[in-house]
Amino acid sequence: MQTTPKRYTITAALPYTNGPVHIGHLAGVYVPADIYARYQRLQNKDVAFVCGSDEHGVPITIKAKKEGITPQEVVDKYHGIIKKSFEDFGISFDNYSRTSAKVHHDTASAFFKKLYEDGKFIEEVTEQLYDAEANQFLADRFILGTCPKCGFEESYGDQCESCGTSHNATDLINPKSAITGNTPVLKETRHWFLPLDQYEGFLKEWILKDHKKDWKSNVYGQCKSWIDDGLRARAVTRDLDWGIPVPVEGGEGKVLYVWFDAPIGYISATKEWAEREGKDWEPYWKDEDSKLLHFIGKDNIVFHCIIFPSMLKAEGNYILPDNVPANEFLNLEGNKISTSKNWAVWLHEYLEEFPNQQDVLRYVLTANAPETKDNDFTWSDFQARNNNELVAIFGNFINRVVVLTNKYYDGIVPEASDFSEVDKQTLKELQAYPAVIASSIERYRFREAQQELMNVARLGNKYLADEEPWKTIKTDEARTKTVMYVALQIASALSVLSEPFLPFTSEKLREILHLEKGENELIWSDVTAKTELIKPSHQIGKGSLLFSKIEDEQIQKQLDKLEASKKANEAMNKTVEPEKETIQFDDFTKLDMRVGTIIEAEKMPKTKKLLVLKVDTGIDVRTIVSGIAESFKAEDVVGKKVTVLVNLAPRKLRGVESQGMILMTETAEGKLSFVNPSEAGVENGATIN
Ligand code: B3M
Ligand code: ZN
Repeated sequence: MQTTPKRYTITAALPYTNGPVHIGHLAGVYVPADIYARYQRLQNKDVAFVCGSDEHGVPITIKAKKEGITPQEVVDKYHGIIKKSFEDFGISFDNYSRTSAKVHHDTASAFFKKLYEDGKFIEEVTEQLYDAEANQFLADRFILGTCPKCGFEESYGDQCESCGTSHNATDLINPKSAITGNTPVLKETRHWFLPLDQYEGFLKEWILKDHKKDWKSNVYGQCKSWIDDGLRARAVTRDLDWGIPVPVEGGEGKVLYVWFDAPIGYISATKEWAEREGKDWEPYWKDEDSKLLHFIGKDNIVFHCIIFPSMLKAEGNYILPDNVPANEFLNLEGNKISTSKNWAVWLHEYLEEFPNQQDVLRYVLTANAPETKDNDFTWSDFQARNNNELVAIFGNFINRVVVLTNKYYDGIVPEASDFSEVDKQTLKELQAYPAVIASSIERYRFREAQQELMNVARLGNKYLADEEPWKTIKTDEARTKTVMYVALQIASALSVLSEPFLPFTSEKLREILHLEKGENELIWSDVTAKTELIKPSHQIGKGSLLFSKIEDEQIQKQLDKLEASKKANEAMNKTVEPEKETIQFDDFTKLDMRVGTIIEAEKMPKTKKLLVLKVDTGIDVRTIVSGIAESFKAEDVVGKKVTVLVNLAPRKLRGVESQGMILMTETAEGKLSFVNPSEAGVENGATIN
């Protein structure tokens, strides 16, 4: 897009309603999208920022089966949780819809029908994977197998989560049914295919040529590799009962593929919004002077850059996305975020546990945004950034300005007298920031943009530290008034420039400065255009702290929560060893097990696992080599009572003769434990070796 867009259609990936939203979704998609949308609104642009719940697809059916409820009950439950948590977190959608809504069923059906009637599909009876025991065709997440592109062994039927590529289920190597575990058979069924290969020329021109420079390299690279691999026809219908019925002859018992219907959800959400607002939705999706942007995570690149644009191209009346600034993934405490393993920070839980601290999480997720590579969220970094940056830099500056203005002038903005060179330089630097921040936002570099915002607060702190109004107040009234006047201009600028990143703080700051939206509203361009943002004799408020310190206890509570998840996962994943074959009592009497005490212990040199123990067995004191060094330090086992198998034939380990065996078991977390029923952590079913 060369000319200035007349309107912005901004979409954010529709979250599956098979679980709540977590920080990975926020960092990858929703916070950057919201920063961008808020920023464009501050430029007085015409913005349609839309999203909604993605309520079809196999993930929903699987969740319903797991919870023993219907798919509709699943989507109703999570649609509500997700919608409310987005609202409470300040993600400022103009419309958050849902794909089970009638407007979407109508829009997606009409879209499919048009392509059908225009002959854009290949209708074919082909052999698809079928689970005879479950008596159903296997598609998408109903089938698992080895990805033909990267070899990942748990690839889904429609997409590989490891390399991001999308394929047909029949491309999988060694496919297995996710329902029964059986190897599927092939069975004929009719489907409608989008012949992506016919769009290769268009895609090469549109992406590989036109967008080589302005699309992020991670996005461009994935598209290029997918196109270079060769595009093939993709089935856009499924033999499933949950979804949008295929609206043409022969479509009975079949639904639209979720990735065909979901992106059309952006269009239906725009329609629904436009109707509510008395606007016309079509310019947002059909006028060339509209800028269409898709905010997504990297696992959705192929659908938003290849498949949906090919659908739009085939339909013929739609514009194409100007950019798809996909982010990479955010990990949590060094591990991949996982809904199924409950290894996540859930948005709705964060909002409960950190009330009125939405901006802290927005700030930290933006500061650590995985914009070009996967990144990691840690609670200690969350605490550090809040305490050392938001509290100590941004909050501290505002607090000093507000406290001093109230202390010296009863909250009245003082009249400035002569500006020093420093004053002029500071105000000049301040006026440059809107363009600096804007430039980063327009290039979807939100981390960088937020760093520049914080530099405005740093500018204010440095100015106060250098000019020391708390000292000059005693000697030079005029100078102090000028300094506080300049500091208040910086504080006012922050109330506007912070809005895209920290909307709750921006609103609080506008209130503190009595620059609320409406009467004295400051707009983005004022910070550059105007030399005075807050006028002498303007009354500001008493102020309140914008941020509060986060204490170690709060962080520890979150870490404990994750530790509990980890333990629960390990316990759940722990398979119980099957019982060994039956032995006779005589077999057992051959074992001579005695109570013993470890009287000496030392690490076996050059080994990780072995301790050399001196054990008093009551019969004698003997040497036993035991593989417990990764669970116990030598000094910690001396004096321990243990169970010893004393009549085990001696054997040499690393040159040391071991005469017997100390009986051990293993806790759920894989830590060795002495066989001592009173010993904590030994679970039923643990083997006694
Ligand atoms: N429901 C989200 C995902 O793949 C998917 C996005 C649809 S956007 C049209 O996690
Ligand atoms: Zn793969």
